[in-house]
Amino acid sequence: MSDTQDTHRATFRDLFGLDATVTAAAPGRVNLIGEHTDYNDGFVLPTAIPQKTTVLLARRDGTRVRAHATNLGKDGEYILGGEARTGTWVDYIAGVTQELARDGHVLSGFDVTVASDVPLGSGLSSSAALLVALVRGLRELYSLDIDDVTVATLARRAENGLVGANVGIMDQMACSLASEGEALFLDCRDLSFERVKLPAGADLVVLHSGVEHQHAGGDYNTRRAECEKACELLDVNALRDLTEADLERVNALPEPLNRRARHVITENARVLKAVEAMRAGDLERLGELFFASHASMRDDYAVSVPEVDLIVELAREHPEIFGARLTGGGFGGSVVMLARLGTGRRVGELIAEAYGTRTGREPKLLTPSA
Ligand code: GAF
Repeated sequence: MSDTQDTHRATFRDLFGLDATVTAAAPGRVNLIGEHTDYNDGFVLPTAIPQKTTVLLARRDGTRVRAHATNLGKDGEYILGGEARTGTWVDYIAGVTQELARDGHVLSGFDVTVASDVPLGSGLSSSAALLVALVRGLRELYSLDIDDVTVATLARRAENGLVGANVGIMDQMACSLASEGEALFLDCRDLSFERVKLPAGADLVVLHSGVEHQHAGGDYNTRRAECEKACELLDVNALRDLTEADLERVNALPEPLNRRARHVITENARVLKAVEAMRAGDLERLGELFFASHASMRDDYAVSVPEVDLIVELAREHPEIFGARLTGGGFGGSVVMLARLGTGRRVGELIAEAYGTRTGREPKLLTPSA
């Protein structure tokens, strides 16, 4: 057992006076390509990162839930059946127990501690990692019959519901089903998926810009509303129903709906092309698709920020980098880069240093870990 796990277990024991009986974890994710496509019934291609969220649990008599977040140094508690939004991290736990109850699962009270090394607001799914770890933990604690796709859909309901963030399904599916070393090629329309090996010959580099985003926030919801309006004007159920062959019609929409819809349609096409490139081991092509995706998020979808654009531009200066793009919802967060095998750490550090000097911010290099 690692030191961190030992410390976490000791914290649980000190706080609650007994040993945790269940440990569960879920990784953060980095989306390789396919951004803002999930709530448009489209395609995404995330993979798991080494950083994860761990929960420790033990049952108690009665209906009280006592919780502690080691990262925040904060406590919280509530009564099962009395879940109500507090606007704090406890909503994640209460959201999960509320959705489990809605599905007819009967729980008793429990104690839970949470520890995570997925940075908050980094675009790497700290929220979904917490929700998925909690559902996994409670599944084990109460021997619930829940499969991994249901873990994800239940976690999403908790996030859309009590937590109050109107996110799509990508993150919860990635945290529940993706593994390191392979991408989850997911069709968000019917949740069918294939696992695609990450290309040998490349390092994935993830660099957090240090600019934190907020998803429950207005900008994400504005993009969702713009997509819905575009669908209404184009008379389709979802932007997924359109392809690049429809772009003339899409370009004729009023600003900015034309650009929003164009991003989603071209991004869906890029996911399919990226899967082909990965299968063919064509790193140059995959890298071009990363850069094109970033330009589309910056210019058409308008979800990038100057700091993130700067990281992508700095990446272009290094011949070892095949491609780079904003990953996750945007408005801050992280850049994912594809680098020639064995060069990722060195080049990632050079880019981080140049970025830090230019912006005065503290970037965080998350992968590769070796
Ligand atoms: C956030 C959301 F949580 C996802 O559902 C997805 O929409 C993503 O932004 C953008 O691709 O991570």
